[in-house]
Amino acid sequence: ALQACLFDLDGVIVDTAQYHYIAWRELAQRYGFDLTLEQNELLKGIGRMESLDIILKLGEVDLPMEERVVQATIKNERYLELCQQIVPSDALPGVHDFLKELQDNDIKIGLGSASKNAPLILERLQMTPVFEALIDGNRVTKGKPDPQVFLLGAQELGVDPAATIVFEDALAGVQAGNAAGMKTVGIGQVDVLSEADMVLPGFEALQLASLTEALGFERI
Ligand code: G16
Ligand code: MG
Repeated sequence: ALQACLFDLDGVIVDTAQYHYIAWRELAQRYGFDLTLEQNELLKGIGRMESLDIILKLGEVDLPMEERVVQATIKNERYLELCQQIVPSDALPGVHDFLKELQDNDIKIGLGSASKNAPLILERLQMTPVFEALIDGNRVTKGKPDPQVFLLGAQELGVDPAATIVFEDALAGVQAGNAAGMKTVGIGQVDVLSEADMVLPGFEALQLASLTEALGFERI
């Protein structure tokens, strides 16, 4: 039976992807090129420095390491400035109800995010106490699609990866969950997340019983 659910943060619990996009786009524009929404899709779930390398490659800009660190810092400061506007009601629709249903059924809840800012965002949402395990970008050495972030989460919760569901909005994150031997639920568009065991537009009206049945778990 299902033992735990691991949640990505950006794009699953809260729509911070829009703020990442604004801050990365401003960086691109400083170097004279634009970053499209489609290109931004490639950055979801990918760590900060790796994302920067992808963007610079898209714009055919070559920067020494020192300057890349400076630019990544400026991007992060801008991102954090945009995140100041996050309030508890910004949790995506249906998230609170679904988490409550998990708690009521003694299913463990953990976070598996590539973001180094995850603790701060959870604080702004007043959601820190919900997560029994909090694995973020400060705690992993290998980014998604490596399974490390989710395997650490399962380990910290003391659950079997095969009895765990990962919720992800990024292809790299779905791949990480699959590589961890977990069931994966993509939150977003089917064309982007087709490698997930199942894709949902969001958490609205999601029922635990129908979810576990669809994923082949025994009845709780
Ligand atoms: C998130 C975002 C990525 C971002 C990464 C690092 O991961 O999806 O776009 O680049 O974190 O974020 P930061 O610069 O805050 O450390 P996730 O895994 O929560 O979707
Ligand atoms: Mg994400």
